[in-house]
Amino acid sequence: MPDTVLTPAIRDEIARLERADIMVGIPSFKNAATIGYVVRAAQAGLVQYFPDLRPVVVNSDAGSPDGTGRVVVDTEPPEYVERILLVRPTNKLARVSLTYPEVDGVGGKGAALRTIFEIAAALEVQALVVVDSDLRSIVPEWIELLAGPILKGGYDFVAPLYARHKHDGTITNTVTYPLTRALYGLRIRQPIGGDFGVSGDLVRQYLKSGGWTNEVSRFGIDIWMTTEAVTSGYAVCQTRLGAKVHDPKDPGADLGPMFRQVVTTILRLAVANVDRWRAIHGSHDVPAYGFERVIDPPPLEVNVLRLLSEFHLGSLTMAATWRAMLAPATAEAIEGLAAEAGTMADAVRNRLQMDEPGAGTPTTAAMAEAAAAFDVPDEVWTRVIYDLVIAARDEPEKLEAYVAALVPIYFGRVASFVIENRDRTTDRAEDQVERQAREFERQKPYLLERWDAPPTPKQPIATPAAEAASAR
Ligand SMILES: Nc1nc2c(ncn2[C@@H]2O[C@H](COP(=O)(O)OP(=O)(O)OP(=O)(O)O)[C@@H](O)[C@H]2O)c(=O)[nH]1
Ligand SMILES: [Mg+2]
Repeated sequence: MPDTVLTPAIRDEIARLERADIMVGIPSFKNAATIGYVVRAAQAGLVQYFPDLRPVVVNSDAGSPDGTGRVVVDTEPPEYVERILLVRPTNKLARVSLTYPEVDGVGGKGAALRTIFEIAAALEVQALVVVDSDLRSIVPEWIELLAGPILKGGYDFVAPLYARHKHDGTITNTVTYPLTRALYGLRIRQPIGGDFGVSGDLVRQYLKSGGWTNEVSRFGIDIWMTTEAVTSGYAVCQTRLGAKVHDPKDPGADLGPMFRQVVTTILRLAVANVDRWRAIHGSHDVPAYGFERVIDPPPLEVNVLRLLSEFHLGSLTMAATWRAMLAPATAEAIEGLAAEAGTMADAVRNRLQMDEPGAGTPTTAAMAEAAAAFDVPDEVWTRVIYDLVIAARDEPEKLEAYVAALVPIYFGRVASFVIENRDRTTDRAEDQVERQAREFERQKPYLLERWDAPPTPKQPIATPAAEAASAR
C-alpha cells in the first residue's frame, strides 16, 4: 500500500478515541437517504451483542454534497439504542463521521476503506466490520454475524452469504465467484458483497501489502480484500445474513464502470498470484456461520433489449480489440454471438412493437420471452475470462482497454443468463450459477495450457474510427 496521508482531522479523531476493540466502518458517497438506518443498526448491533467491548462506528465519506455526513452526526445517538434495547454497556459507543483523503489522487469506495483500515489499525481493534451505506436489509444481528467468527472462532476474514435476487449481483455471478473459486479452490459465494468482517491482523496485512492500484481505490477494493485474505493464507469463512436489499441497479445501465474496476483488479491479482493457483484443482466449501434463513429478495428489472443491443454494438467498434485480447476460436465465437444478439434485438423490438408511438420499456419477462433463443454458452464465457487472464499477463499496459472491450460481452452474457432463467425462481437460477462455476473448474486446464504456451505475436489494435469504417 502507498503511504497514507491522513488529514489532521482524522489524526485528531484517532487521538481522541485512543483505543477500541470493535469497529464498524461505513464508506459512503451521497447516501443521505439510507445511511441513518445503517448507522442505527450498526450501533444497536454493537450495544446489543458486544456490551463489554469498546465499540466505535466510523463513517468514511467522500465529502458528499447531499449531507450524508450530517445525517450520520444527526442520527439518534447510542443512548437511543440503549434505551430501546434496555442494555447498559460497559463502554460508551463512540461515533465519528469524517471525510477521507484520496489515495494517489483517486477517491472512491476503496479510498474510503483505506482510511477505515488506518483508523482500525491505529485503535488496535480486534475486529473490523464494514457495511455498505445503501443497505435496507441490515439488522443489528449482522454485526454479530460479521464479527462473531473473528472474536469467537479465530477467523480473519468473513465474507457475506445472502439471498440476492437472480438479477442482482451480476458481476459476482459471472466473474468474481466462478473465477475466485476455480483459481484458488474456495467457494466464496460473495467475494465482492461489500459487507465483511476483518480481524485486526488482517487489517495490518492490508496496510502492508502492495498492489494497491487506482482501481483498488474505487470498486476494486472488495475483490482485493477477498483475494488478499485468500492468497496470504488467512482463515476465511462466510456468514449467513439473509437478504441483501440495497439501491437497485440495472446491470446494463449502471454497472459498466464498476465492472471495469472489479474485473481489472481480479485479473491483475490472478497474474500476480499464479503460484497460489496453478496447482489447485477443483474447489471446496468454505465454512458458513449463522442460522440459515429463507427469504425472497425483491425483484430487480433488467433491460434485456439494451443488453443485447450493447453486445451487438460492441462488435461494430471493438471487434479488432476482441481479436487482440481473445484466442482466435473464442473471438470467432463471440463475434458470431454478437451478430445473433443484433438480430435478436431487432426481433424483440418487432415482436413487442416497441417502435409504436408511446411504447414504454416492456417487462424483463416479456423481453426475455421474446429473446428466448439467444444463448451465450458457459463454455464460451469461461474461455473469454481465461483468455483475459492471459492478456492481463502478456499486455498489462492494455488491460484497461481490454476490460472496457469486455463490457459488451459481459452484457451479452448477462442477457443470456436472464433469458435462460426467465421461468426459474431465484433459487433455481442458483443452479445455473453453480453449473457455470463447475465449467470454470473443468476448463482450468485450458487456462494452464495457455499460461504455459510460448507467446504468439499480436496484431496491432486498430483505432475505433478505423474499425467502424471497416465494419461498414
Ligand atoms: N466513499 C465512497 N463510497 C462509495 C463511492 N461509491 C460508492 N461508495 C460506497 O460503496 C458502497 C457500495 O456502493 P454501491 O453503489 O451500493 O455498489 P453496489 O453496486 O450496490 O455494489 P454491490 O453491493 O457489491 O452490488 C456504498 O456504501 C457506497 O456509499 C465513492 O465514490 N466513494
Ligand atoms: Mg449497493
